[in-house]
Amino acid sequence: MHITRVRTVLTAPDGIALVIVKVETDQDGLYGVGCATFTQRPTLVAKAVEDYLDPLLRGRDPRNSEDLWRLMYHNSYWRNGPVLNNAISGVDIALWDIKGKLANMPVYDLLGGKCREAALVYRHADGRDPQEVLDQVMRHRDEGYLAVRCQMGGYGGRVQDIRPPSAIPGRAAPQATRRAAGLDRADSAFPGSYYNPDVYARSIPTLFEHIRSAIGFDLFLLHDIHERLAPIDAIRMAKELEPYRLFFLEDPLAPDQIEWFRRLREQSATPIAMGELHNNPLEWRLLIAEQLIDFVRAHISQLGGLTPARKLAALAEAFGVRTAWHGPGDTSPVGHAANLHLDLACHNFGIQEVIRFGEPLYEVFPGTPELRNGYLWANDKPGLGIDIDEAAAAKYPIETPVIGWTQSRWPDGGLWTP
Ligand code: GCO
Ligand code: MG
Repeated sequence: MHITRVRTVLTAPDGIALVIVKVETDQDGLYGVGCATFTQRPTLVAKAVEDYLDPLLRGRDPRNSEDLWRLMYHNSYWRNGPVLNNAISGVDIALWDIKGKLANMPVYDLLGGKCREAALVYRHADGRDPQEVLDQVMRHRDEGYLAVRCQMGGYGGRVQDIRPPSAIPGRAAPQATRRAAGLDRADSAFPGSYYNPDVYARSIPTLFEHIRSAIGFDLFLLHDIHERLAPIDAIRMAKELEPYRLFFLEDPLAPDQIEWFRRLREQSATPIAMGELHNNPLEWRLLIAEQLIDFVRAHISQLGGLTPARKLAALAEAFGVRTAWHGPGDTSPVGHAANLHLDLACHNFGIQEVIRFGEPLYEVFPGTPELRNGYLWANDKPGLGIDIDEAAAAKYPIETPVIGWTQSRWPDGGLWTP
């Protein structure tokens, strides 16, 4: 048995560029699909797959996924980064799909079998002020969801797009204060997505006070700092949020500020989640071994696919850390299926981030997992149980505009991590 071709399909059914890898074999009708999505750089991932992984893998046995993973990872000599990792992830997930189809078993069975029927999920709420966020929280609760992530004005609070010369950000921001408006008023020669970390940091405890006093504590609530604060301000926020009993506080610090997690841990009992930006064991080893985080939430289509993800989950289990794999809109339904199979099979699963799958996604990806009663359900078919309809995918071409939201700036124009 051997691989005959490895190729990509780029599609944007929901307006978000997704990268799907298809690994084809010489066996009649046998192929696998994987998610290699890196929505900010999709064409580079496709190039890496088609120019380098396809010729590397043709003729090899698709069943040897462990060996092929090492082969792909070390073949470029330089390693550990996005693009190449995304490409490897797509192939690796597709190889697990093939393995499941060959065994006539769902991937979760190959990973150890079900530890649970379905995966607890959280949905997203956002709004311009606390009441708007609360309205969305209650809508999700009424739909049966058990956990909701609450943001107010997106990551870092209300963001203003600034294009000189009309550079007066902040005033339209409902949660802005006079102090913020004053700080923001400098004309800026730097276009970007402006936000005010001070206003943001003060607005979030107010938001959770509003929500908890309206609905009480019988709903899991989460928040994503998305690295938008200086480390000490993130620590201060974690402390201030303690009374609101978050399920977790996400990405309080940038991945290159690992040592700050020790200080954060000493000072706050708010549960911490981290990892969507991780590429490599060096980035999570210390966080897990020192028990500095409670949830590891790597992006499976970024860290190299299911092969490294199941090892990461096992490492986390040994240290009492739970999983919360990254599941935003820029994870394809194939990637969501991969998340779900691991969720079902890992004892130390915590929670799964998910999006509402719109009709076009179900059209392009038959077998997309189903959301029901606050849980995500797998369909129990062999492999990942999901496919791509390439004719439907072709109806939704991708675009590659310059990305604006990652040009995040503080009020004086200085760039900050997005
Ligand atoms: C999340 C994430 C995402 C990322 C996005 C980047 O927790 O859902 O932070 O929304 O920002 O995946 O492209
Ligand atoms: Mg996040």
